[in-house]
Amino acid sequence: MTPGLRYLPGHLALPEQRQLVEDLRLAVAAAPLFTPVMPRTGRPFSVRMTNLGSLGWVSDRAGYRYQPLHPDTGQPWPAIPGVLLALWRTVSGYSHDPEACLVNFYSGGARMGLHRDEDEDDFTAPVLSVSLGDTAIFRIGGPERGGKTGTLKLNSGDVLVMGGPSRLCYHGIDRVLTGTSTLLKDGGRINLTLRRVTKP
Ligand code: MD3
Ligand code: FE
Repeated sequence: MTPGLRYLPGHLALPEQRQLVEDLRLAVAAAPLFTPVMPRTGRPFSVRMTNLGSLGWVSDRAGYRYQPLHPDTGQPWPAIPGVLLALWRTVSGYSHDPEACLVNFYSGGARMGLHRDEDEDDFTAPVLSVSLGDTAIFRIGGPERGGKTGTLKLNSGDVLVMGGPSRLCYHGIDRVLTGTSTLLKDGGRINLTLRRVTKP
């Protein structure tokens, strides 16, 4: 019960999920997954990442930021696939297209600690998340660290829309349940988050 959070279980049908995986294989060939590290400490994330769109989110010793180029190849990020733009236009309720699609890849023991997404200039747009592959245990709390939290299982094809007050809630991934999906040949989980970064 988080105001502004919409959970659309199984919103993406299997053919669309398969199309997305094919699009992502091409995108990752051009914009390889990288291992972000924490600002200052340089401690690596257990999740690997890449981005699609005009801006991509990166984290390195210098900090968190959005930038137009891949940190390793120096090339622009690949385009956001049509399936995702169509999804945004259908469910976001926001009249401008997203600028960033962060791609998070979780293998076996990967997780994501509780955090808020606050590196964007526009918090009026929702963040839209698509889960592909193995099921994850998603945790969501309130706007303050240390508040009450709850969990939700995210299965392949599930869509979450974080709008309104939920946009600035703490959230993370406790763990991924290995072997719960056959969508990805080598297992694991992909999460795609569509974001508006700048004010239109
Ligand atoms: C609630 N990703 O990329 S998706 C992230 O599954 C991120 O990889 C997780 O947190 C993942 O920043 C969770 C669901 C999600 C995404 C963004 C949110 C929930 C959110 C932004 C605000 C509130
Ligand atoms: Fe997040």
